[in-house]
Amino acid sequence: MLGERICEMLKIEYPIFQGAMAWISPASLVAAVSEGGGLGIIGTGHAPADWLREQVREVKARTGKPFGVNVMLLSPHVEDIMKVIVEERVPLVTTGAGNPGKYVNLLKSVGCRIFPVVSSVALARRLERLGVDGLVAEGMESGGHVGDITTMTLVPQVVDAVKVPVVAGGGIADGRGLVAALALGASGVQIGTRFIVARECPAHPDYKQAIIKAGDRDTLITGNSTGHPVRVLKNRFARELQEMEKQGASRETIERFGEGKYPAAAIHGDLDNGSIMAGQSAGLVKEEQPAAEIIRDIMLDANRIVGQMSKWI
Ligand code: TUI
Repeated sequence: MLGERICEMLKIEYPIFQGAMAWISPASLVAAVSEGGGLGIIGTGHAPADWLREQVREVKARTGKPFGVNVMLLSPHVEDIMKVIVEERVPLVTTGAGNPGKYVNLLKSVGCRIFPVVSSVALARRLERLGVDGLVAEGMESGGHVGDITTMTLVPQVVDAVKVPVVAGGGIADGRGLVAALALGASGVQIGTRFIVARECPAHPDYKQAIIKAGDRDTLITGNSTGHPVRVLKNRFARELQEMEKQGASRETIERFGEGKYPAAAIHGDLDNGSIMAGQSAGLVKEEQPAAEIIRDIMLDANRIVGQMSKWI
């Protein structure tokens, strides 16, 4: 069975993690993904711990299936967020934008599985030594905060470097991507951008339309000069930010310019002045669908492709 290792470990039906997205992956989306047989993951971003506690309780009320929480390690609330995760006995944690090494023992002590997101082999090796349960190897095709290696090259190198299961993220949106990731040695996939257009995702309707309309060359990376590169859809905000970087604006100026710009686009639908985070797979996303239907389509496609492949040899 496709992705058996990760499905057995996590007691999920399909090897699909929903990529956590700040502001737009609350309980509604997470419960729908988990009910659909994947693994829904609450995106915390910079949200306070009280908000997370409410979301966790809402997910538990809506589904008895496993789910996760993503901790964005640049958040000022990380310590309090970890406390809620421990108190609420969240089944699985992913982390982003940093090294979660100092939290590994705490999470393991309460039986919480930990799958840090990594964008390099070095961090993958270091975290395996600390005892993580698995890793998400995320290539630079992803939306939001990105590393600098492609999924195609990162995933097999991480797979070769560690024994724990590896979930591939970045540029994956359909059954073809899932099969490709498994061929690279991954045990499953993380999909973010396609779930922006899930019916249960509270992203602004104009944000969803922008994803659907996007083509292959419609994203760019902002923030290279600040050390926090972020992939977004091209728009006025992204071009202005790039121009400021070209002119050598200070890190503080750039960070101030970017403040609040993600919810402006994602929640309020300001597609000119907001930061429209999206992965390169936006070009593969065609329509709004219920989350369970997205998962079903991906699995049907993947199984069909695997069936065809076995006939080649
Ligand atoms: O974290 C993400 N994606 C994100 S976080 C985010 S919120 C944000 N907004 C503005 C600026 C920065 C963040 C939006 N999208 N993906 C996981 C990910 N983690 N990609 C790359 C990394 C990463 C980078 C460096 C993980 C570890 C790391 O380690 C550095 C170290 O300390 O060794």
